Amino acid sequence: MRHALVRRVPDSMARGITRQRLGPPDLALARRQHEAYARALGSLGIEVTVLDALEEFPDSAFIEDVAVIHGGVAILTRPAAPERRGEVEAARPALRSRMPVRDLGRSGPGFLEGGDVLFAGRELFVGIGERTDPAGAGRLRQRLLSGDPTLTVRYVPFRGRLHLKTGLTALGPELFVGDPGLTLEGPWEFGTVRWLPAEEGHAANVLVVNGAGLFDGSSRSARTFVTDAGLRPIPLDLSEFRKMDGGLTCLSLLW
Ligand code: CIR
Repeated sequence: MRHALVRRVPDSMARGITRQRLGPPDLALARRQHEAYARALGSLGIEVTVLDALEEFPDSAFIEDVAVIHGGVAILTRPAAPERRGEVEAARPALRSRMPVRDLGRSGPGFLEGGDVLFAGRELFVGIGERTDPAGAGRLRQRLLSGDPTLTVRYVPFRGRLHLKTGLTALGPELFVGDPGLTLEGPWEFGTVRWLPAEEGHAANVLVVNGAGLFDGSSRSARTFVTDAGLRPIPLDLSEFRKMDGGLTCLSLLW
């Protein structure tokens, strides 16, 4: 990956959606953590563009949810959370000035958020849960396959976590790291899942980029799994984003 878009943390962050009961985020600390995240991406040779904060959208730092980038094209999503829909249009100009942009569809059925979209080699797993439904996944599949017919798209019903990638990410084409708090509703036949201890489950949201694996917290198991996968482990502290049900991958769009 060579480029990243991140969006500054708004003062309104604490008014965002969360099911966690970890207390309100410390805004100053969240901003320091966000800056450390952007610096970590920069240290991996990525040119990071920091977009202005959007005060009217408390969850807008979780920019991953508003677009899916593949093959040099951005597909703008349709968040299930109504209060997040405006973030999509807000991201359009920044994306359009960098690449072709398509819409998942502005009307009709279906919703999808980027946190449910997991690429692993030539496979694409789309989580079907609270924030992405089969109609939204179907629209994404159709748009992606028209640009890249070699992709295999699989739907993965799950429960227990907000997005699929909150609790399952790929360390390689057939190697995954999982949070036992995520329950897959069907058999998993697509490779090995290395499950973290429950208390370190938040570290399953690994951002694999340019030979490194960035994860949240000090999980020893995550460090081991990332290292075993041949990646350089980069632990970061994103405690304040965890309070808002977000993680590492949510904070950037990469291409
Ligand atoms: C939300 O509930 O929508 C935000 N508070 C958190 C979104 C996290 N995004 C992600 O996991 N991709």
